[in-house]
Amino acid sequence: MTGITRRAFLGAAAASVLPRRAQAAGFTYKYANNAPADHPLTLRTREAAEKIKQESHGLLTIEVFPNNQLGGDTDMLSQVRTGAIEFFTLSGLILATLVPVASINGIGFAFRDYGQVWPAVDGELGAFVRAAIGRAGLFAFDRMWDNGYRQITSSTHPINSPEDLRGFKIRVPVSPLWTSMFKAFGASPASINFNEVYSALQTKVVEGQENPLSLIKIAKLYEVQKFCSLTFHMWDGFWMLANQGAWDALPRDLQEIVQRNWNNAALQQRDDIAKLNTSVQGELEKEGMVFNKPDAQAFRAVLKLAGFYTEWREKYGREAWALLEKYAGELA
Ligand code: X2X
Repeated sequence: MTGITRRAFLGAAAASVLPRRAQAAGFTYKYANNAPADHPLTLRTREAAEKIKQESHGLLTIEVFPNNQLGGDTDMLSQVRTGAIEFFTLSGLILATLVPVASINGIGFAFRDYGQVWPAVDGELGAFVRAAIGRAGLFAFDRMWDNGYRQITSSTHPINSPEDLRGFKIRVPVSPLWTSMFKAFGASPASINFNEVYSALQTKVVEGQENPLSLIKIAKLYEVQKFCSLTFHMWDGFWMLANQGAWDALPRDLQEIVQRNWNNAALQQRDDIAKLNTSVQGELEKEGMVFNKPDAQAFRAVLKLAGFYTEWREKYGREAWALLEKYAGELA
């Protein structure tokens, strides 16, 4: 843009809504995540940050810190609450340590496929969770980003049936829902943030872990895992969160630019993961991973018998559960 236009823009902005500290230099905010630098989550947030900078004529710079550079998820959640980080993407299941209902999309074997996932999280279920996030003092953007359907990997044996999970030492992210679900199978879940997963597997502190295929590939977990069991046991996605004070400090026009770009980028990132899903199993097989496809119904039956669904229905409350079932069908 020309100097005159830029001056006019800055002048108008300064005269109206921008706080004094932003008038000269604009805003510099941090975005952080737990994903490798070449994961679609990082690539698309980087691209969006660049667009936000351009469209705001340099008034808002978002620095991108991928790969747990600013800490593990639990730590980054604290940082986005205090404002040390302004933007942060976090799995709804981990966010549930602060906003209990945010793990609801991860209920075991709930969503049959993406044809149920996106209408739910873009629709009333997502709106319900977003409102709860807002009440906890964080701002959540409309569109969730895809992590994916989670699959179980192991260095010791494939998981073919629920019995194979008995006593299985499995890393799970830090979240009550994950622990509860794997305990219901009789496994021994260990809560570990993603930044420590590779070494926990390498040193055999745990035998296995569960993650979407795209992450198993991009984070190179195949180097320390042999078997991959396609359990599709839950769908997991990331909320783009903002520190509420930092969000409120942005003038309306900047908020609009950020919202539009984060939300559009989320939709593109969903497509990226969908494309990866068509090729990644073959690539992992080339790396030596051995795949099997267990019968999901057998796992779901164990959870049902263990009272897992009724327990979580009571925890979330009937209203939230009804919204989940509206999209996923009857569960409990
Ligand atoms: O920690 C994990 O396993 C990860 C990367 O999938 C999440 O963000 C929940």
